[in-house]
Amino acid sequence: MILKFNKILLIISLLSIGLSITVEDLSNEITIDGISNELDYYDRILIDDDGNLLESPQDSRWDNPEYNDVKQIKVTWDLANLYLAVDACSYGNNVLLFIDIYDSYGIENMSQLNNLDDSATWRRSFSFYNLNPDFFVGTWDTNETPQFWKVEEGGTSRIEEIPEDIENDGMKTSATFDTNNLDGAMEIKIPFSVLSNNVNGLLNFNKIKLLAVITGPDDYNSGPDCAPDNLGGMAYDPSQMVILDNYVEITIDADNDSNPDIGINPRDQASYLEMPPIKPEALTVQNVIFQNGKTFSPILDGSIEFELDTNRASDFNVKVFDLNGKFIDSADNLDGFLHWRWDGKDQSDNLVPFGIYILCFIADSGEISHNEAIVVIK
Ligand SMILES: [Ca+2]
Ligand SMILES: [Ca+2]
Ligand SMILES: [Ca+2]
Ligand SMILES: [Ca+2]
Repeated sequence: MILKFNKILLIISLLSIGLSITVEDLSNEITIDGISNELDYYDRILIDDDGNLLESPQDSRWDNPEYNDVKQIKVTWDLANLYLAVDACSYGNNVLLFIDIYDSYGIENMSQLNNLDDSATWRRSFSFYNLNPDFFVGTWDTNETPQFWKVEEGGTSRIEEIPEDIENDGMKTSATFDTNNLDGAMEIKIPFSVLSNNVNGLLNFNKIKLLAVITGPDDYNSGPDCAPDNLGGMAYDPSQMVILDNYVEITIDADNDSNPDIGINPRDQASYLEMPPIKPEALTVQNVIFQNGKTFSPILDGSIEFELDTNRASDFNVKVFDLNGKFIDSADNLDGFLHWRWDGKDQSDNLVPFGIYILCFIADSGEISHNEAIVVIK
């Protein structure tokens, strides 16, 4: 009976190898050639267990949406390397894959990127919220060898290109985006030692966050599609800044032994900040609630409390200005929710003069701000 059970297990595991479960060495199974078909079962991340796509193949905001569209992210690994692919079509545009590993640093605003020699490079109009990528792979239509870039450790804007390392069978990229090729893909093999910033290859992280986009080719362009979908939607106009705020997170080392987990299905290791597909919804302020009215008297120890209602989750800061636009103070956030109090004092703790003041609610993501006037009385 036990023997039979083992036999079944063996058959299941052999089948699973065929279905690209992670194994110790995938170097004979995966070719970095810009054709991602060998990564096609458990490595397809943006799909659910019933086979429903979690990323549309034609949700691009531009005309003829399938021609500038990101379709799928594929992920797998062996003991030494992470293998990533992005399936897309790029009609004269760029495809990028962002990798976020370290919470303490990474890109906040892509339009501020600099090469280490201070030359401008890869400036695109994307800002990041909920993730700050530490690495990215980028290519453009017809380029066959995508570039792999690393953000300076601890920083947000200085990046350096990491060259291919064919000699040591290290980092390698390839892409087949060729204008109207609807089956184009970008593939990259990245040694874990590169991602862990060490030479021994031991992982100093458990999880990675991934996000792919298509962008216009010029500096300060944004783009019409990302995968997984962002919350506020992408831009029709490429000069418009887009906020990328969703990601798929893959757990590579669940048992925390500093080695990538072997014998698992990468898709089973995926989770999302918000599960796609997402119907984009621009962030809006629905209501500001003043429990005790919009008038208060700080001189009599009064303070003003207010709560914000929004259509979807986002953090906000509240700044107080006078009618000349002079910054007075930030309101105190109460209990971590969209609930604040201001005591009618400036940054130096002095009572402000009587009059009208403006509360400015600023979304952390930078998407919107909203003003409300209040009155300080005697
Ligand atoms: Ca391939
Ligand atoms: Ca898409
Ligand atoms: Ca980061
Ligand atoms: Ca999308």
